[in-house]
Amino acid sequence: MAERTVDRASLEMLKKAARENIGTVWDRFESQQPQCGFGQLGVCCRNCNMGPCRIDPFGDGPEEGVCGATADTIAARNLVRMIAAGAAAHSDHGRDVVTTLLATARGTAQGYQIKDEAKLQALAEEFGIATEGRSKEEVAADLAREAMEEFGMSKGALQFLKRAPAKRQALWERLGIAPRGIDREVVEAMHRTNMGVDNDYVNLVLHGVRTSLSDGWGGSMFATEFSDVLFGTPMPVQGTCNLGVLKPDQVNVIVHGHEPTLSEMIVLAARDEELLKAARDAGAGGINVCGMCCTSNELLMRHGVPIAGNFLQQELAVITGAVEAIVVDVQCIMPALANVARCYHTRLISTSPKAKFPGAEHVPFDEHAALDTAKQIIRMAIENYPRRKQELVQIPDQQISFIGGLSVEAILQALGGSLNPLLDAVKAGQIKGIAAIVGCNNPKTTQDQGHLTLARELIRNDVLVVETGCAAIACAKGGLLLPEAAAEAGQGLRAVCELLKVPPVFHMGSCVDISRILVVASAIANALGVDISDLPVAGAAPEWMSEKAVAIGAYVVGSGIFTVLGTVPPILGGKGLVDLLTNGAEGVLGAVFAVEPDPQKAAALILRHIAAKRLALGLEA
Ligand code: SF4
Ligand code: MSK
Repeated sequence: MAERTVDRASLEMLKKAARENIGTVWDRFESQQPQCGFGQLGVCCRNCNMGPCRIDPFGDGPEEGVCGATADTIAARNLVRMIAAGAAAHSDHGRDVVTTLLATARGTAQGYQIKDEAKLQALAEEFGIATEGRSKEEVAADLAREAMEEFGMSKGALQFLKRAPAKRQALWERLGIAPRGIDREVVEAMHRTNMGVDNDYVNLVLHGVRTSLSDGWGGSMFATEFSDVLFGTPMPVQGTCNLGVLKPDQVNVIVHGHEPTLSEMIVLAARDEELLKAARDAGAGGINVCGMCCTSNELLMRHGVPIAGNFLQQELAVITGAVEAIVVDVQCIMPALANVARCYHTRLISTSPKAKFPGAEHVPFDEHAALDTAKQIIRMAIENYPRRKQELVQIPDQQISFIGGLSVEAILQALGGSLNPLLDAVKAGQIKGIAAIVGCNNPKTTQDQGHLTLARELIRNDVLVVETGCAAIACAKGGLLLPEAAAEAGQGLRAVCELLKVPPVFHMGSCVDISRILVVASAIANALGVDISDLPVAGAAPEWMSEKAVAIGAYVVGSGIFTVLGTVPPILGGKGLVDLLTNGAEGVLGAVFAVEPDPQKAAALILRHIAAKRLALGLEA
């Protein structure tokens, strides 16, 4: 069994949990051992009621399901369903932001306003919407309606695909995998994986890629761009991170999940004079809103709100005994939180009609009364402050500053308005390439170790690292998101970072903000007149766990970027499928997956890939 974590705050809370006899995700992971081998290999199927069926990986038992499905068919169908679920999650998040923009434009969304008019104008132009002489609300309403069309199938192909290099667009067309509508591809994925429909694993994977592209270049991109319009495009901001951001003498509210629509209002409500007075009347020194997982990334990027931790720290935050309320919306929220919260005074408050939790209090959130709802939630937290059991409070003395907010616009600004300085550094070999490290934590692997080891190894070898999600939080905790971390970088990268006063690892936002990375990759490819697959770039998800990460991996590879996974995906039972994804896809998509749990070896794979791409571009390896 791997060590649980390299994070000192988490270790301290795990000891407290053990003393107080509270089980956490790591204990439940141990109690699941050994995990089902058929499930791990991806060769169990319960897609119809002639099953469940399983294929014997050793060849001693059945080689096909009751219907005749082979290991490759079953593993591919399971994989495509994971992609569809992940794409659906990101895209439904995107849809919620689109509807909030529409309601804001119509004046029916309480508390919201259009913050980035320049981005609104730019998007309107991209979508062919007239702006001359029109109010920002009129333009935003038209833009939101156009975006809604993209979720269906009425337009033929997604607008944002046009942001990709021409060669990549042509490849998607040729392969028949240019997504037509976001929802359409998800629905078709569920249809194809139904019993007796698509049984050809190659054909299944192609549609899986199309579905994932509808996330990366569709749902996620809408979530990012429209959040920027509503809440502001992130610019460099200093944040603080880890459980030490919780305050012993304040009302601590943790917002956890993904969508910025609610959490933005919580931040606003926490600044309300009346509520601040109520907090003081309750004996607290103030109201301290902190984030967890991707909600924290959204709030950090735009407001510098402190980050309490990444995925595996959600229970540990409650175990500090100092959290009055943990407010959740959707995605990556462990149902176990309700049980842990019961051991303290913490109120678990669910807010989305899509995500209810037995044992939680439900305060329904809707954009039309957003600020009132947020104030109600803050009031609930304040009321709870006097119930805090001081004898159970232990906040780890661990917090660290870091720089976040590196949107594409912020990067361009740091570079003086054009990508040229970055391109010149890449051409000169000061920066050998760019690697995106993204994704979750997973108790299968030591928390944060994969992210930190891989990032350190890459920057040491002059690879600029860009990050989102829980990977970015891991590296923030590890001190890699500070300009001073350039001291750990190779000579070339270090010189560039020192010149621009930026860290060697860029925090680019939440999981949906991987779309920002696609935009940067496209801009670089366009500037060089090549496809994304020709660039010295790579992706990695060292500790991934979510189906969303499967969708991300598929659209990153589908966009032409070699990607290394650190935890093993449940596909190994389908030998043809594995060969397709790790080998055959190169000739089709110009990129493949690799699976490498050891982050040192993963770094070696990425460095080898970057060197090969540099050589092919005529650059010195
Ligand atoms: Fe078994 Fe085929 Fe039904 Fe799957 S679809 S459960 S393999 S009979
Ligand atoms: S929150 S998807 S655990 S990165 Fe986006 Fe973290 Fe993974 Fe959730």
